Amino acid sequence: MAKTQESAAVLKDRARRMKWWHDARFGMFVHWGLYSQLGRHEWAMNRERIPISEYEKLADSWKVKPRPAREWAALAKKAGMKYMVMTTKHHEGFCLWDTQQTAYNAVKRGPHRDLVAEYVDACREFGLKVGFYYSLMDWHHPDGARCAKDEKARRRFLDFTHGCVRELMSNYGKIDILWYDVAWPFSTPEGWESKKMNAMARKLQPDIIVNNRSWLPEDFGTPEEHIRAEDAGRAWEACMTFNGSWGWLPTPPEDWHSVRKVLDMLRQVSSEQGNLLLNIGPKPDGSVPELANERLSAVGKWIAKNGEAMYGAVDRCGGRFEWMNTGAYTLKKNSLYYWCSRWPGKELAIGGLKGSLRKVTRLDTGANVKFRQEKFRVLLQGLPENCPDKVAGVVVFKLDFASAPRQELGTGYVVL
Ligand code: JFZ
Repeated sequence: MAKTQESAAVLKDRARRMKWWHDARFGMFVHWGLYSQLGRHEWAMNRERIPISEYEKLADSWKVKPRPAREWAALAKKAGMKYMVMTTKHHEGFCLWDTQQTAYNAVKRGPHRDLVAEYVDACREFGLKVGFYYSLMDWHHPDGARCAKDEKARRRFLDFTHGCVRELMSNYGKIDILWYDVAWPFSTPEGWESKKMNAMARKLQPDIIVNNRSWLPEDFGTPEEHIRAEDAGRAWEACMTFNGSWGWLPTPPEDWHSVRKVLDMLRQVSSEQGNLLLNIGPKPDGSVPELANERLSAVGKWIAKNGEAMYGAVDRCGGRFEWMNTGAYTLKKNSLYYWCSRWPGKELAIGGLKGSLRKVTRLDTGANVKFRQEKFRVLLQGLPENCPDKVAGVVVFKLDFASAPRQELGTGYVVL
């Protein structure tokens, strides 16, 4: 993505709009649509080359339980997530809201309900910020592909696309995130008239945060299925599936991220000032998959005690603090958080920490931990023989230093 020179005013406005998002750290992605009925990944239409006329029948067979979005929002809240992003329209082209742009929508067909309105209400009920995912690519719209080669088709398709975005930004009150996806078939912002489209979105929603998938960098980057920080100064959010598919796909338990894995993802993003947008693909009727429910509930239980190590103003420390044999770090100013995920027994040795250590506490209990600081080593002492964290086997020690700590690991033997 091309770097743009941005004025101080733009940067200041972005910092204002994004404060809550940086503090939030953790959000829920929801992929739900006609494809959920198939249970074979949200790309089934394309991968199986299902003819449009056949696929369209899914619009009438879609049966949805009452208010499933309340279940997602309740779980998100319980899991320690602070925002949600839901697919208002995925590549299949079916609109989940009451749109005037096409009759292929959830009010005119199958559910006969505005599923976006229900989702927005649920977010608000549970105090979560509201994000809309919108796929620019559209496999159903007659101009969705030919717009690349036919100027009249492009005009029609852009009127449709901008019209959809306008409705989403106008009809549901305050929206916090606009999350575009797959900007095919155009390969430039000019093709989509993205500048104009995003200016319109910002005019209607002055506080909105926009992702980088309309061929413009906008507010944040979106590494997908991997956790890698963007350049310093650029906000970023890793989006991750729970079990390898965004849309509902029943898979064995071992394919789902473990509680420990999710906590490690949270630590990783926190150590680089990023966010984690973790996906659930609800079942056809909107129910939360059992394994997502189970694991996210445990994640929330853990975060309730240890959240201080991830929420709020963290510092980037990835490059400065290397991996350890028993855990890894997050950092906030003079406080280093050691996420111990391989319990060593009664004594925990952490090598290479420089700076005067003042105090060590355990986040789960708040108890002080006895310690000894040597030249190149900190020893935490008097610990239980077995890992005391029964939720996930991860204990966070908060190490308060007199000034910002550093790490000096050295390459060979430490000669004292
Ligand atoms: C897209 C979608 O195709 C997918 O179904 C899902 O919605 C996901 C969140 O986004 O997939 C992508 C988009 C971008 C990249 C990879 C997959 N990418 O930039 O590498």
